[in-house]
Amino acid sequence: MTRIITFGTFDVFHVGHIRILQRARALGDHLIVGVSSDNLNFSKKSRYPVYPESERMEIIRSLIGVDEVFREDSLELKGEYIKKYQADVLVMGDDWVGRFDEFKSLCEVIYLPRTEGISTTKLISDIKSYA
Ligand code: C2G
Repeated sequence: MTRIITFGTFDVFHVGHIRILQRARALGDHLIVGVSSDNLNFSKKSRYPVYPESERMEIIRSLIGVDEVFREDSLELKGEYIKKYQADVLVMGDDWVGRFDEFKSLCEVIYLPRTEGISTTKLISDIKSYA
């Protein structure tokens, strides 16, 4: 049994999100997803997500291949989450490459390529341009 953990905001859910979750799940048998809280997102990006954390977690929880979902309250707690959920592998998109190497003492750390050409920021900007 290989337990995979990954993290993200997953705001305005799109195909880049589903692809990384599917590829993460394919690396093991059990996928645990930490969904960044609204406050954590504000501290990272100086804006609140479009979808509140309860809805973002509901969407992620409904996906085939996602086995467990929890709220990620702080970037500093990543090591604690890895231990708590007994993760064997941490998967992140390659926009984070190198950033989580410190956790290699706790589990394997794998960065997967992002899906090109789509992002929540671009979607928000596109939607604004239609308004
Ligand atoms: N992603 C992707 N392709 C895209 C957009 C996103 O593969 N076109 C991946 C990101 O690399 C990340 C995951 O989808 O692994 C979630 O992306 P975000 O919601 O943007 O989350 P992020 O802000 O990277 O939060 O603790 C770490 C953070 O909470 C990660």
